[in-house]
Amino acid sequence: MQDAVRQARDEALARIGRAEMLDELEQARSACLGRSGALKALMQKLGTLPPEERRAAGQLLNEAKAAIEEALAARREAIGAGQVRATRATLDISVPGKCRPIGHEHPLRQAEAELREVFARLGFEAVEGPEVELAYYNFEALNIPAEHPSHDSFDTFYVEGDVLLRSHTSPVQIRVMEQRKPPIRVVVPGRVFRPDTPDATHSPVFHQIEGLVVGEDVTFADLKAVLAMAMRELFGPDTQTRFRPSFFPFTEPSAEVDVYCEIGGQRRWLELLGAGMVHPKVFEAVGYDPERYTGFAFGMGIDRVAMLKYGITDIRLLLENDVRFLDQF
Ligand code: FA5
Repeated sequence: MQDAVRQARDEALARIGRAEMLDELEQARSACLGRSGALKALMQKLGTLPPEERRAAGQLLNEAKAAIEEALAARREAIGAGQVRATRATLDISVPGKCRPIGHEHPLRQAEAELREVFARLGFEAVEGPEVELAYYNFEALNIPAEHPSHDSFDTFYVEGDVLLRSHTSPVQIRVMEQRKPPIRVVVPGRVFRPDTPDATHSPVFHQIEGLVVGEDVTFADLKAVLAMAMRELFGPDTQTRFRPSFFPFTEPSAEVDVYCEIGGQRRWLELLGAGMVHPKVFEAVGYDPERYTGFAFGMGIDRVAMLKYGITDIRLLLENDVRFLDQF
């Protein structure tokens, strides 16, 4: 009898020591102290023992019960206080899996990546410049004097004094030329800002990719060839482009370039970029000799490229961050 009590006690203590969760502890408790538990059965047997054995066995039983209850209380506290780390996996392979939505690049990023790639194939290196810019780079160095009417088309949001949010990527032309000597062949993708009223093709925050080529004997024919080729790479071999005479203070001559495309079920020309031959005044601002060097530059709306490529009819959709819309690209 006494051996049976010791065995039941040791088994119960071992099981309590292994319990990692409260329900396991409860199972250990009921297996020895419960109505049909091991200790309960031994207690019932106590009455059948001869009196001389009963006393010693009874005392041992009481001690065993007390030891088990003490161990239970201590373990319950340890589990409750998070001191017991669960090691056994509680894996139920019949539970349906969690569906984790997998994201992808925003269509604007996709368009930018494709533009970088197309121009990389044409030999252009991609560089970047600051979004918060000095008025000197956004205007003066680009031959846009404060009092000149052309200043208005590049007006922007001011941070303070002559610090502003750049209204085009052209200031990076100046930053690149200040740091390097020709030949130069770079593209500059980036975000730009303008106090434009939002509509289907205008947004106050949009993206441009600037191009700049400087060297000896760079001509307008090079500009036309590069842009026509880039447009065909982007939109397909039958893509039509149109150069319209235009004005930018930092290029002479200047052109606006449109692409013929379908927007909202209607075929029409959409203005995609401004371009031209780098103005001699711009070369003077960066200390290049305008007699020796010529170059061309262009600035293209990346949002407009994304609209054309993906058949998006309203530029605002690109910036609303509605996953149901973005999911489609
Ligand atoms: C410029 O920003 C000149 N810096 C481009 C340039 C660079 C000319 C180098 C010559 C040499 P413009 O303001 O036209 O030009 O803008 C260029 C392109 O940006 C437009 O053709 C259009 O595609 C896009 N764009 C202009 N305003 C917005 C707007 N509010 N929302 C979306 N796209 C716009």
